[in-house]
Amino acid sequence: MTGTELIAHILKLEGIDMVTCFPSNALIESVAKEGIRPVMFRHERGAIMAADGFSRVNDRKKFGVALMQHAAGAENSVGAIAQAFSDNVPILVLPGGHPIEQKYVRPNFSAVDNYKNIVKSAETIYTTTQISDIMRRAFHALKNGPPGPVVVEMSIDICEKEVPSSATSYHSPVPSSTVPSLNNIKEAVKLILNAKNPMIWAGAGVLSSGGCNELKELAELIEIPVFTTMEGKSAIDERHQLALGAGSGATTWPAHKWINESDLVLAIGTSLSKNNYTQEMPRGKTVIHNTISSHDVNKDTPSELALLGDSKLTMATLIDEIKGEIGEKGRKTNISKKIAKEKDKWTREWMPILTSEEKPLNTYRVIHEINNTINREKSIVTHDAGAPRDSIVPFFTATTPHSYIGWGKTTHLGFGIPLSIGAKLASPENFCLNLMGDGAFGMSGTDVETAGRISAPITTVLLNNKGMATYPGGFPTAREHYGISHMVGNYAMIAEGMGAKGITVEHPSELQPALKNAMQYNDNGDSVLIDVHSNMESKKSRF
Ligand SMILES: Cc1ncc(C[n+]2csc(CCOP(=O)(O)OP(=O)(O)O)c2C)c(N)n1
Ligand SMILES: [Mg+2]
Repeated sequence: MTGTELIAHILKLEGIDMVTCFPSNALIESVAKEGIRPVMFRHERGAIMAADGFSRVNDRKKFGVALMQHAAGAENSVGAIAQAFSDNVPILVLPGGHPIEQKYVRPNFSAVDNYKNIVKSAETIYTTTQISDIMRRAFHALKNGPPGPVVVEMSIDICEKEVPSSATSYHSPVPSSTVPSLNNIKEAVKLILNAKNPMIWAGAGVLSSGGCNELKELAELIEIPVFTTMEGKSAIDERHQLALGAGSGATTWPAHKWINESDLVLAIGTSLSKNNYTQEMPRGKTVIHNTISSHDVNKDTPSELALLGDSKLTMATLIDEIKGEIGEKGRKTNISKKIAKEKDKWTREWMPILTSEEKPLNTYRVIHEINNTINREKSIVTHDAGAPRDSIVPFFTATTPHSYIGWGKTTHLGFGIPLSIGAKLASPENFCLNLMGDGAFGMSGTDVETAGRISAPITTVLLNNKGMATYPGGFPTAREHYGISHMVGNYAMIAEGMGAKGITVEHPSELQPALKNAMQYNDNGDSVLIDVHSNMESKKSRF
């Protein structure tokens, strides 16, 4: 057995039944021989981003794996790995590596050296006898501790060699979870029950630990409002009377109000990172911080108390402890009525724009129609970078876990299409929709062809505003004199040219039938692009 064949065999033992790829990498042929399906994208970034989407939906039960060649393939992968790193997504990336003798000869690209700041772990294969150990460490890192991208650089000369039979056995690592100490749990419960106006701040760790039921139970037990981060969106049904909504830089009014007025924040499964795509936590609050990563505690946001460990298990332990303190029935705070009042005020302010009859279509009307037309319990919706993200995160109503995939921190334009394809591969029974801009299309538009070819049909709703609404009034001189940020395209026609169904929407009344047709087309195996002639909306739900 060669090194490449051993890796394929280990992937099979680990339950991998599909990999995403862009040629050439000898492993593509070897996995195919093992009965693992290789799925080819139009570029390495797309392959990795789809692996990322696949992992997000699978909550660490299955992992996206992406293969690409050494040199150009490994070089072209950087953006996608950086995106997975920023959102802590566990994916396995297997680029080729230059022959060992050439590895450090200029200008050869070393994946391990170049990726070192955007991975959870990265190793190069130097000998055939270490392959099994390296793969065990890689799967251990995927399954345990803080999640993130894991890289194994497959030096091509070593991997084509025969592995001695004494080095072919493989030990599959098992996942293990940790919980905070009982002392810390008791201290947290004391602080929570004594707070005057507490709230929960829930992140992606709630989803990936499978803790959505515990989140609901905990919130209801002490009647406490729940805000979700962009990545945590869908951890709670946003129709729930305790749900405040989700936030990137933009958020809902109730979320903003509680983030500012609460005296205690119970942060669960979140890094509490501070950047343009997160809500800022005002200083002076009592923060209890649950995360699986000690690196995130006191990183951007100081906390009173850390609850280090798995979010689902932490919430289950908090629930038990609270019941012990105040009884099985919990307590009533009357907060739901206050939330409903604030939600109503905010919705009334936004309703005219959400139902606008403008032509070209208003961005918010597009979101409103998506929200009201699709079957949200049977869909996975995501956004792209820029204005589509800021507009949809506060206004789309996520219902079941992963009915929405929020992503960000670093914000790779074009992520929406391959992410959506990865979600469809993970969850073929769901309608997968991504909302993107015409600028974003340039980064990954050719993967509309991939979606149809590999039988993972998705629907892309493209806001065709001939420019970048994200930067209203930005760079006026460059814009006026050199046309910067202006672009044109008939995207429905491009989609048709790639074997997908292209639909053009010019009037608000056409959008609902277009979405219904898209669902039908997707059911029949066709990918869809809805080219919506849309406006340059600059209004944001920011405070
Ligand atoms: C790879 C990458 N390059 C640059 C950016 C910065 N960026 C964010 S939004 C945006 C404009 C996007 O335009 P479009 O997709 O048309 O969306 P619109 O703003 O018009 O809604 C740019 C350039 C980015 N997020 N990702
Ligand atoms: Mg645009």
